[in-house]
Amino acid sequence: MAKILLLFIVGFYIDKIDAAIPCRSGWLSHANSCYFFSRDTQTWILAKMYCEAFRGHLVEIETVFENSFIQHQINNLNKSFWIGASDVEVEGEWRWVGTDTTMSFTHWRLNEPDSYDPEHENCVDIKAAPVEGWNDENCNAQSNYICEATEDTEFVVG
Ligand SMILES: [Ca+2]
Ligand SMILES: [Ca+2]
Ligand SMILES: [Ca+2]
Repeated sequence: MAKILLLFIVGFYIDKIDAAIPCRSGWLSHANSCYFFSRDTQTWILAKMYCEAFRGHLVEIETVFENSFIQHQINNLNKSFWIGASDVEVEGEWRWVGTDTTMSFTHWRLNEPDSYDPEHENCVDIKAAPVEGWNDENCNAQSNYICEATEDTEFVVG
């Protein structure tokens, strides 16, 4: 009996250590962030403002692991989603706008970014499978969007 109880207690604590951070209702937890996949569509700049109003930012994808998680969700939802990248400052120089950093990891679709739209494509959305991956898009287009909140922003009081 004592052995079983001990196993239970150890199991409980291991579970706590492995668990990702807790997230608000409607947000998904993965590694050290919480993610919100919108049901509404917005222009990129409005999506950015909504994420900030939700105490987060448009998602910034730093690793292959984070990208796999995001792409998997998008493929299930089968829609395009804005992410927090733009080359509006210098054409062809893609940056994460929330942290103003250059991209260390990218997952562009084949032949993207192509700046296809004559009005320029300075914002990035992610397309669902079968031709999944990142695409530069006209910032005024309507798309779903993904917000990310980290532990710092997630637990701000007030
Ligand atoms: Ca991130
Ligand atoms: Ca561009
Ligand atoms: Ca494009």
